[in-house]
Amino acid sequence: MPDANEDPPDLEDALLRRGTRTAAPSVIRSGRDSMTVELALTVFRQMLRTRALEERSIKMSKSGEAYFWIGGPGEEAFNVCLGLQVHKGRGPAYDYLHLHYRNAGILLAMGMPMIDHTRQLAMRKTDAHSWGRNFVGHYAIPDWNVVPVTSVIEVQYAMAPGTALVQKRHGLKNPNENEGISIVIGGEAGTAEGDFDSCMNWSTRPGRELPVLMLVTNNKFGISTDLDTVHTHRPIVDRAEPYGIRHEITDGNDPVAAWAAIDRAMRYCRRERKPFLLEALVSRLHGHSSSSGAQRNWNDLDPLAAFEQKLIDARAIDTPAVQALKDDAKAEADAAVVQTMTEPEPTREDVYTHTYAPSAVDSVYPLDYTGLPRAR
Ligand SMILES: Cc1ncc(C[n+]2csc(CCOP(=O)(O)OP(=O)(O)O)c2C)c(N)n1
Ligand SMILES: [Mg+2]
Repeated sequence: MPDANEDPPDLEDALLRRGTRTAAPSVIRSGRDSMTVELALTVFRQMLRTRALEERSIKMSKSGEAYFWIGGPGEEAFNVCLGLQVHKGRGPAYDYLHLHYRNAGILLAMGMPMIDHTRQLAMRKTDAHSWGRNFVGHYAIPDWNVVPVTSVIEVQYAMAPGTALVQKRHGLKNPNENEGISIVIGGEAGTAEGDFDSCMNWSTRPGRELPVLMLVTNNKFGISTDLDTVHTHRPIVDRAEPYGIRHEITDGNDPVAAWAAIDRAMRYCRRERKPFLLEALVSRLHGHSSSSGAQRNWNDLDPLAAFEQKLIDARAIDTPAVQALKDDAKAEADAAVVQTMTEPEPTREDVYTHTYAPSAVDSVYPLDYTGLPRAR
């Protein structure tokens, strides 16, 4: 299985073939934005891997290998472009990630192996995020500042100012480590929750502004509720106006536009140490979750198919190379599932681990229930 950050042989072949053509482009353009062909092919490959994992995940939920699926088919372009631009690491010098349940593309692009996703989906004891006890996509990675994902929507927006406050203080004391930002993401329906406003309020206290990159992926639905029946037609980003927060809307289905918008927003947060609200218009290609059947929605634009066509039209890649990348991604997802299904499920006794840390004052749960080698 190739390392997520290494170009596989097929991609190298594609680039070589491109190099033999005189008319091959060096950049892929979209409006005023552009990206190098090398970057475009990296983004494309990560989008393919994400889609392959999501499609295999849906199959797992339908075949009985897993019980519930939720994820991000239709958000690959935006999520991959975000994941590739994160400053990855542990502690306040690096970016914190406050994610929701559609963000496999972010973490795959950051280098998470597919099996870390499928183990949680199949609720295996080997699941590093939650030891087989949380929903799929509910990641938690301390080494990458990935704060545990919660099913309760929007609470991540109330938490992001907390890590941003730590980052701002850390940067003031350590000027060489003053670029870490807190990235928070969720859907447009959830912005009706008070936590969304709390995030804007806490991030804009005069003189105490916080480096929070607020992202909203607008797929125009909250489960089965149409956006137009709940919010007015004004864009979500208009909410940033009264708080004086800089904001932008981008086409989240277009990797070239999305990459550039994320880059602009990140630069602003990193340098100004202030918040930014970026709204990405995205597709929802398989309904809300497996609870509604996860049927394919053929009316929304497929960002992966659109980018594939754009790259082929630009002669950045050819059809056989695309097929090779697809086969590679599918094989990687299949291998992850095969390995996952051989691994043990949690036992009855495991219910009592990873719950309470030892406490000198708690008479009900005084012992160490963390399951960790040594709690303190
Ligand atoms: C506080 C809370 N209320 C309701 C729910 C049930 N719920 C789960 S997802 C969802 C819709 C969220 O829609 P949106 O914010 O647009 O995100 P999307 O799923 O479309 O990406 C709702 C209402 C919940 N999980 N938490
Ligand atoms: Mg939505």
